[in-house]
Order: sequence, then structure tokens, then C-alpha cells
Amino acid sequence: MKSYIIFFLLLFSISATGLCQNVFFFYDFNKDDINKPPSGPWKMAPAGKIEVEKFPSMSNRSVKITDSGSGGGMSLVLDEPIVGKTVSLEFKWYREEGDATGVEVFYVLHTSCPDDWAGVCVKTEGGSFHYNDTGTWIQADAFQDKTWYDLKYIMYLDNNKYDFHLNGKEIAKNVGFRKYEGLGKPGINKFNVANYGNGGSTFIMFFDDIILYEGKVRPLAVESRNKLATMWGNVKISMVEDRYFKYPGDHKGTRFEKGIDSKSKFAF
Ligand SMILES: [Ca+2]
Repeated sequence: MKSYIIFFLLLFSISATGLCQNVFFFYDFNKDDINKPPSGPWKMAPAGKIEVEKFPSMSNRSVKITDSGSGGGMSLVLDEPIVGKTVSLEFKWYREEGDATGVEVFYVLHTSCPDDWAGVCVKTEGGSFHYNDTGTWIQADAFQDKTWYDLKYIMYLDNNKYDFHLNGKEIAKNVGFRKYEGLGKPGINKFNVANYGNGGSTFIMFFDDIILYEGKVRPLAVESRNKLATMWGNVKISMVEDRYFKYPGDHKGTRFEKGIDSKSKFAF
């Protein structure tokens, strides 16, 4: 009997750590149709080719973005900005090929910014990652083509600062959002993947496992793939099904997207 009590106490404590941590969205693209643009509220750039690909495998798909010189990327805009919180964005990135000019990797900003090249800005140029600190570009680590990288932005929306991590290593700490001067603290509501909105570069990039969550540590159940992630998804559906969510355009939202509302609480 005693062991049962300990077991349930342990179970409760594990559940409690998972409670109250918002997951705003999570896209692994594994259920999306191959050779088509990803489902969800992602808006495709008018140029370039954005398709889900059976890469690295049929069961683990990703988004392939091809820019042939006129631009190529996708963007997501939240109906309501996330304000004042500390939130983290993580994603996997892989470049098959590309030229040496500066190319956006993933920018996070607010629609009140003067243009799409604002907020948390990380780009590639000349074979290295570069990040932007309050308008100044700073060169970071070199990368190799045909290699997956884990990128992470920890964003402090109460002071427009962020940390940049690459493959688990801290590259930049407490650097400033770009072009946020004079905006106050509007938070973030726009997510631009790759070269959204201009041309002048050529590349083939892949993106996968794009997740935005509250706090600095990825939720346990999302980190644990397969079985736990499924369980997390199922529980989340039952918890959020009766809530009201709005999506850009006419999109109805998948179960993962239903986490966009910052007020919702998810547990596994
Ligand atoms: Ca995937």
C-alpha cells in the first residue's frame, strides 16, 4: 500500500511540473502531405517553393524551402501578441545548399515593427551563423551544409532581449531585439521562416520541430518523442477542445495549433 502512495505522489509531482507551462504551437510536419505546403496557419511567400518533404524519413517529415533568387519562406502571425513573458522558440535547421550572401534563417518580431527584418534575427552569411544585437550583426559559429542544427531563442519580452543557443551551446546572452526602439514592449506575434519577403539569394533549407513555449526549458512531454508526445497531444485536445481560438485567415487549426492562445494551460 505504501508503495502505491509513493507511486501516486511521484506521478502527481511529475504531472505538476508539466502543468502551467504554455505551449503556444508545435509543428513537426509528420502528418502533413508530402510535396504540398504545410498545413496550418503558415502563409507561404509568393516566391520560392515551400513543400513538406519525406526528409529525413517518411515518418519524420520536414518543410523544404527553395529560393531560386526571388525569395522563399513562410510566415505565421498570432491573432494576439505574447507580451511580457519569457518564451522560447526551438527548431531544427538544415541547409542542403546555398550561396554566401546573407540569408534569413528565422526571424521573430511584432507586426508593429517597421519591416520584416526586425526582432530576433538570425541569418547565415559566408558559411557562418550571424545574430543581430540591437541593429548590429555579430558573427557566430560556422556551419556545414547537409547537417541538422538545433537553434533556440530565449526571448525576454519584458525588456526586448534574447539569448541565442546553437546545438545546446549559448552563443549570445541578453542581446537586443532589432528595430524595437520606440515601440515599447509590444511582445512578439510574427514568425518568419527563411527568406520571407525579399530576393537576392538562392538556397535549399529544411525546417522541423518548430516549437514555441513559455519559459526556458522545453516541456518534458514534447522533448520525449513518440509515445509521450502522443499522450501529451491527446490530453491537450481534451483540455482545450471547448475553448475558443482564432486563427489567421479561414484556417480552423489543428490540435497542436490550439495552443496559440497564451491563456491556455497544457499538461501531459
Ligand atoms: Ca518532423
